[in-house]
Amino acid sequence: MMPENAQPDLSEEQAKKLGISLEDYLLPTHGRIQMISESGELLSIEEQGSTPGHEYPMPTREELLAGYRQLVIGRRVNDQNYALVRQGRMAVYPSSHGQEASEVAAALCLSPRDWLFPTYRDTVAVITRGVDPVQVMTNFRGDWHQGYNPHEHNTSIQSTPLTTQLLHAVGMAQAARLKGEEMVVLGMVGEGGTSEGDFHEALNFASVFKLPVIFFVQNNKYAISVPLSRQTAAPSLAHKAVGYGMAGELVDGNDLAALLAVLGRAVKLCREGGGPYLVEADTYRIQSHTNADDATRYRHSAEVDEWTKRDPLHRMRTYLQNEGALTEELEAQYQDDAEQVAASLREAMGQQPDIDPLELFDHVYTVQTPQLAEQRAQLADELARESQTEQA
Ligand SMILES: Cc1ncc(C[n+]2csc(CCOP(=O)(O)OP(=O)(O)O)c2C)c(N)n1
Ligand SMILES: [Mg+2]
Repeated sequence: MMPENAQPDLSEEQAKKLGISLEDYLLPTHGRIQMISESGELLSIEEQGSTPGHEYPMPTREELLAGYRQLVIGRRVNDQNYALVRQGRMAVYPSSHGQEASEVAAALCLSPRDWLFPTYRDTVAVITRGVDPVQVMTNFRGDWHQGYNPHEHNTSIQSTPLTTQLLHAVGMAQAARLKGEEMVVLGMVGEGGTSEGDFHEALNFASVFKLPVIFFVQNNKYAISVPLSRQTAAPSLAHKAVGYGMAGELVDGNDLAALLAVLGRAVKLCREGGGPYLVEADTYRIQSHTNADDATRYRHSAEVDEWTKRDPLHRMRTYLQNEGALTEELEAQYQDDAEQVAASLREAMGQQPDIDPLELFDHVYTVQTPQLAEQRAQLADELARESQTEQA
């Protein structure tokens, strides 16, 4: 007899339907899924890396155009924020320059009722979900306020403690099932984050309980200065899925078309009860980890140059132009939209927020501890003396 809350194993059914073994269904395709070449040409089916059970339809022109617009905005946001940090107007910004296709696809594959669990690097994904960029950046200015309300956009806060967000994502999916709510949850993580214990716990729990969670690993090759070769000995991070009884796929993380196709299918399978799912995006962090890091200390510029040639924006732009889908007017309009977002960021981050430091103590405990009360009094005293000195 099946235990009361056991879910049927749809992976076995899928494999049988396709006439392939369960292992072939769960393991990533040979190589990786890529649809548009680095120079912007549509690849033939054979070149796309598709094998039985790993075949993906090309996204529509409208989907690609909408995605490309977000790429243009995402790149502008990355570069504007990078500049604002250098001008001292923001405390820190982990840029996803070069990873924008993965960022945009992670948000566009979901519907509004689904939930996204991003990391500190995933600002562009959060903005693509519809969150106001100014609200997002409030967090990085160093105010204690988070900036946006996660419940308004079904988008969690950007997690800085590595991989904790995957446990939250799994918890959200389990809670939704218990409450009878239908949703798919997508949790983002870096390749470095896959070495955390939380990664194992999240994947194992999600797979045992067959939860509709997509684990989206952006393999950008570095965890600050630690290269991929020091992070894992696995053939790919997508291979990790099979050990949990979960399907995994490896996709070109700079190819928006392939990302939308692979993530789109993962979402569909999760909705039908065939989750969870692991997707690894093969991409690269073009800039430093943050402004506090000097990437020239641990990698060669030739490597960066190689990856710059695989830029996700140029590739999609060339493809859409050759298809006749992206006209000069549309391109100008998207650039204009991006400039407006950048201007709003400059304007908002240029203002000094009026923050009461004592508010810090108001939201820690319902009943303040004696230690906190003492610290609060100490700070109040310091602030009072400071304002007396200013007046004198
Ligand atoms: C639990 C925990 N340990 C260590 C850190 C410090 N830390 C911040 S980012 C980072 C590297 C993470 O690399 P990766 O997961 O590949 O993500 P990426 O920054 O490349 O997007 C580390 C070690 C942290 N934030 N949280
Ligand atoms: Mg990384």
